[in-house]
Amino acid sequence: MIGDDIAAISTAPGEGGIAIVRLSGNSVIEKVEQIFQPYRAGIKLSDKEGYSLSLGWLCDEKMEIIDEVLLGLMRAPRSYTGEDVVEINCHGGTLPARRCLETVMRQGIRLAQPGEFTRRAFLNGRLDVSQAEAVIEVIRAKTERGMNLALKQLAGRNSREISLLEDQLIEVNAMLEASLDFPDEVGDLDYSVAQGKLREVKNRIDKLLLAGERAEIYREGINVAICGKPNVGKSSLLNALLRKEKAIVTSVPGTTRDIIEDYINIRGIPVKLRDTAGIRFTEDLVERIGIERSQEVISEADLVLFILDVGTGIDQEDREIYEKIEKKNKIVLVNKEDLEEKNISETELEQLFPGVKIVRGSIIEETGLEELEESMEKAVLSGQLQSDDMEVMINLRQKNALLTAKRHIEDSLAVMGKVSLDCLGVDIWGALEALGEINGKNLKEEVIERIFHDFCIGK
Ligand SMILES: Nc1nc2c(ncn2[C@@H]2O[C@H](COP(=O)(O)OP(=O)(O)OP(=O)(O)O)[C@@H](O)[C@H]2O)c(=O)[nH]1
Ligand SMILES: [Mg+2]
Repeated sequence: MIGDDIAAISTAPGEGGIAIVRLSGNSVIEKVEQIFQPYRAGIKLSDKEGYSLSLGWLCDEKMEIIDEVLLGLMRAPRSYTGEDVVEINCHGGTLPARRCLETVMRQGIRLAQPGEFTRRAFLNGRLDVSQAEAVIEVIRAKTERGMNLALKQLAGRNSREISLLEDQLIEVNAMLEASLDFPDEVGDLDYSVAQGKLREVKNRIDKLLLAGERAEIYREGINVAICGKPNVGKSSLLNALLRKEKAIVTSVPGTTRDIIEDYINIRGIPVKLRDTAGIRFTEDLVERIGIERSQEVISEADLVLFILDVGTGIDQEDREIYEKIEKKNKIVLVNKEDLEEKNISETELEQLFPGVKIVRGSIIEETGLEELEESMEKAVLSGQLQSDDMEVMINLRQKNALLTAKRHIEDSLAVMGKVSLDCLGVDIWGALEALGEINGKNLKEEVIERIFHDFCIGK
């Protein structure tokens, strides 16, 4: 139901400078007026224009003071929801915000559902669905890079990309219909032109999908496992990348028994970094369990950093561990290059790890770490687009719609010239319909429900 009055605390719980209770609906201004005493008497809230502020007291029905507040007024349709909106800035803290919310609710304003403000913005045409989805991405972004991508989506970048594709398809469809309706004037459909256009759309969709995969890495982040035999410097690497002493480092092999993990940002990519117990054969029960867990961590990892110790050289233990990670996306780090005695040669590395990225360095002297970070970025983005290419964020829903559109286009390309124009039209319409879903033109109610389900209350 649109238009009834809703309210929610829009700021995060906890103490802060201010908290905001947001209200939206047909008569929120009149309702707040009943319980608001402005400092400048005589100026009625309902007479004020949009985008204005009023300072005063929020009171209860008996005119007892609830809190000192600053009211922000936005009038329909020029507000976030497209309706009249009042934002009550009260003192930050759980209690003031709750008291303000309870007071306005007693005026017949109900509590908003999660995402209801944004849902109204969508239903009132202030945002399309892909922009509404971008709102969540902005809130949840873990790195600057991820947030910038989400902001582009919010600014309508995806929507514009999709419109371009739709225009192309509509053009092909128009050519097709003209040939159908006016065969004498227009003549046969020029198949090579139509094919060219459809191929262009398909390529563009492929690019979007690829760019989406890349953005996914910035949004969701990656799991990185550090592994290697005992004492090679795994925990030292974790600490160096985190720039804090998170894991215990000693010269005793088998120091790390459990998985130690933390989050870092490597070149804009959110990384969950996990240090593992050095893998070896052992009688020690605790260490054995640790080693079993290490294997689980390795299987979950998107990227494995395999560390070797230049002092000990590559031995049977290293080879056995490497067998376990051979199929993974990996980087080999030859550590302890500061040592006088070096027992790993280039030829040995090339023989054992053909085609694998190898970084040499010393964690203690902090050499090679920059190259390692750069290699990590490359390893997870390899085969993807360069950074100056298309940048879009694509969620699962949008990805599925793009895949459906692509399938229809491939079908139409496959049968072009072999079936009647009517049949061709069906696939082109199918593609158009799928693309339309991305911006929310033809979305079913339950899909809309699901999109807003993920939002927090007050957004
Ligand atoms: N010379 C030198 N020693 C290092 C370097 N990196 C780590 N070490 C030393 O190697 C020893 C083992 O380091 P850790 O980081 O605990 O090694 P680990 O791989 O986590 O060992 P486990 O937890 O036992 O599997 C410590 O004494 C570190 O100071 C390096 O670059 N050069
Ligand atoms: Mg360790």
